[in-house]
Amino acid sequence: MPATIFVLNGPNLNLLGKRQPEIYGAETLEDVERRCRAGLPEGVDLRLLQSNHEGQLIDWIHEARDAAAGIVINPGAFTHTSIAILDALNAYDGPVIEVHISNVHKRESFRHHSYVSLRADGVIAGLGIEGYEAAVRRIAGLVAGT
Ligand code: CA2
Repeated sequence: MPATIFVLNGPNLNLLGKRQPEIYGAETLEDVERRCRAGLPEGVDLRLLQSNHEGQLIDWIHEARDAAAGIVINPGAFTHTSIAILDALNAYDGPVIEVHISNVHKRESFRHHSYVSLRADGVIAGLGIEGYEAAVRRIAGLVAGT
């Protein structure tokens, strides 16, 4: 059975590539998945998921406890509000990398604080969707032992 990395995406990220390209770029979540898959070593797979609902994201994090070798998460605006997502991630034992497409620190001050960063082993912001590739590569390396 391959080791699976969960790539979780929060609210509004289904609109990636469809609106606000000046902030989030022109590529879609399908492009994110294709790019991330391209660099996967043998024996490592990924599941890219998106939801606009906090509870669904929490359910997937719970599922990851038994099913995922690592989590890459862009929690969207829940980054800045959700203690519940932080609590769920704190109940997960594997590596967690938080990704933001934009540089949240260059934006409004309410985006400067992240609850998720209190748990994340790594945080990437401002690299566009390349941030997902870097995060998946990092976790795949940890999993594959390379
Ligand atoms: O930079 C990021 O990745 C964010 O997590 C994106 C969130 C924002 O609330 C965070 O502060 C930073 C917003 C996601 C909205 O995604 C859209 C994508 C395309 C068009 C409209 C929204």
